[in-house]
Amino acid sequence: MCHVALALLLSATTASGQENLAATATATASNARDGYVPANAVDGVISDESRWLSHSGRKAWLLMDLGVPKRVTVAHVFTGYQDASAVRSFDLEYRSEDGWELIPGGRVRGNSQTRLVVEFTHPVSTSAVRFVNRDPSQVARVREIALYEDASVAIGTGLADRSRGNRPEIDPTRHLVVVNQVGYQTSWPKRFTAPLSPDGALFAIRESNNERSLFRGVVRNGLGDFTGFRPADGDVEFLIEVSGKGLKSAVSDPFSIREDLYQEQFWQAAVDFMIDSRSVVGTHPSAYGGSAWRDGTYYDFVVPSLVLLYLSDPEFVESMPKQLDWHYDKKRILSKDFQFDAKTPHSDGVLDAARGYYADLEPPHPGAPDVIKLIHWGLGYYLLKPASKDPSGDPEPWKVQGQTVEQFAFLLWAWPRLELDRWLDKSFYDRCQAFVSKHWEESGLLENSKWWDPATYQSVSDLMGPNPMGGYLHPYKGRHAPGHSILPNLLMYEVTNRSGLPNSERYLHAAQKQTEWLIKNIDWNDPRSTKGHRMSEHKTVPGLVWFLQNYPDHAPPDLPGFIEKWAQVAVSRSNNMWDFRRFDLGEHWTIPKLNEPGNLAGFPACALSASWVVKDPELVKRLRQLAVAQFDNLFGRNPIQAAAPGHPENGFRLVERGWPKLYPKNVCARIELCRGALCASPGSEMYPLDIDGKFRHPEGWVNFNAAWNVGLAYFAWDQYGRAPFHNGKTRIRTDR
Ligand SMILES: [Ca+2]
Repeated sequence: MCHVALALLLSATTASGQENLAATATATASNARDGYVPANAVDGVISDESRWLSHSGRKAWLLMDLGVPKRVTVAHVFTGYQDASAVRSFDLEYRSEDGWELIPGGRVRGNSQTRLVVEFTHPVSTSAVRFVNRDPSQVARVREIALYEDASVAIGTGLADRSRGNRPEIDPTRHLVVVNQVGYQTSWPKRFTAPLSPDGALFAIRESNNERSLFRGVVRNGLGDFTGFRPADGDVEFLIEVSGKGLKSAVSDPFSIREDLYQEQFWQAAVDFMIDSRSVVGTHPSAYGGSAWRDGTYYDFVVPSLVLLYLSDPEFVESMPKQLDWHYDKKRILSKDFQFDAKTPHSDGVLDAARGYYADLEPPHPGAPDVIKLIHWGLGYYLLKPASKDPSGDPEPWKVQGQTVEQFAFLLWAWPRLELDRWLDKSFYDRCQAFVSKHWEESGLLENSKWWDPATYQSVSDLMGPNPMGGYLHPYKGRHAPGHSILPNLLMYEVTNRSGLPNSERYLHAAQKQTEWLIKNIDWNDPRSTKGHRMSEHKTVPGLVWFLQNYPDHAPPDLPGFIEKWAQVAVSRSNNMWDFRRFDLGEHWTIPKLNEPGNLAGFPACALSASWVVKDPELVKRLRQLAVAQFDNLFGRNPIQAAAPGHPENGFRLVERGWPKLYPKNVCARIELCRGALCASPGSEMYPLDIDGKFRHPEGWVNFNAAWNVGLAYFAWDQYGRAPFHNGKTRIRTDR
């Protein structure tokens, strides 16, 4: 648990033999890059800025002249850049009467640690130590080298560590109070984590500018619950102070409590993201992956997520500011001066599709909500360019993918409910209907996908390895959530019935067949069947609930028990101080290797929909707590105490600390600076509380934000009771 930070804090006073002998050394080197002088390696600062950098391809050494002979027993060697590129092979040598000699125990090979303790097998007395890079193919990147006489000295003693970016400090003598930095919804579960606090520590809630306590409680198992605190809506911010049980008191970040906080704080950012990340016409004139959204793919679910968001509160969506101007964009894209950036993967045909969209289709009504204009853009683009291929190692060939086709069902189904004749031309509906009729069956949506079968999944220990089925990173990439076509088939069942089209029964039969297959073949205890699908789990459980609620007489009889079993497994994996739904109860808190904020963002759709059909009131209560807690995690209630957006200034004004490790700007899909981008969340390496744990890949993804839209929609449905179940009746539960 947070070993390095604790060690640093406990070593504030320097014992005998624990001085850094390199601090007063004079450093010289074989060579150095401009600005990265040898003295940087002994300036007492561990940082990327204060490094010594050698030229590549040359023998490189760094000499630390101690002036007079000193006894040295251990070296602390800080190398690399950010969390990687440690110097792989080096020798530590000392100056003897006969010249340079290897220090016993000073030979390092195959190193990948950016913070390395090199303890000598025999101490040396010497007036100089030399670091010699033994891999000429690698630039020597040396942030700092410290030398000590006492081998037991804690790593980094006497040094200022600025390599950790925005990582928080942890003071083991104080309580630590970790909250959702944006805040909590008044009528929902409200919980925080106090990871260092013993049971029985007291907490008090107050306004940030007032000392008076408004609510009190007790911390148990590292958790505090203030669900019972329900202040009237106002503009004040609140703090939680935890005290007692032998630790100094501490206060949380400020946060809001409001009835409609998610809608007030998140919906605009969610829509802004989809505006900015559009391929070609958004904030960057490129199309990484060749989809309608940059870095999107056939399984990205953007269009359905926007339909669900609109359905969950039509009045609010229609009241949001209108930013999109179809005619302005048309003029821009059709101009011969428009500069499309075709360098990103799968850009062939993209500009033609974008221009075709503006040239061939009837525009949306100028007064339509941005959400409708985005849906029109997405499906309109796919009408012009239906075939696609995922650029990241997917064995599926270039074709019209079923998960592209099924997105159309959401619009067709929602058309009369949302009275879309107000905003879109009937010709658009007809083209979408014709597209579905042409491609539904041939793209496999009436069948069970082979990729749902756990026999095709990579093992947890070898997820990057070869897969006999050819599915790179399957299921962890999230391409084929089991039963993803169940809900689309049910929607088409309603659409065809409504329209008097033939063969409506085949959609219902497909949904039944697919559901029965899942019940028979999917074991929720296998974590790969649930959270293993990364941000796509929200396609599975909510679809099953939809079936049960809308067509109870047609649903397989085992379906209620199957959903309840999913809920029980989810709850059983969440019994920890973060209320965090883990991947497994072994070493994996999150899915192995990969970045998964989309899983947090989409989880509420699973938990809340399941809560509408399970019977046990305790299970319902816990599912609602977990739905909120995964959103809390996304906004800072996690071991690194940081929210998922890397640039919270773009749409998240209440966030105190965005994600500390940033993805480079202006590369790949250019998602980083889109408003509303969710970038990263802690991996297993940071749980339960290791603030020095390794960062995972911090790149945002349109799929994460699509999952967030779905999570937001389900929160709104639950809150406002407007879920489109029971054939249009508005209540989602009859017993609440
Ligand atoms: Ca330095």
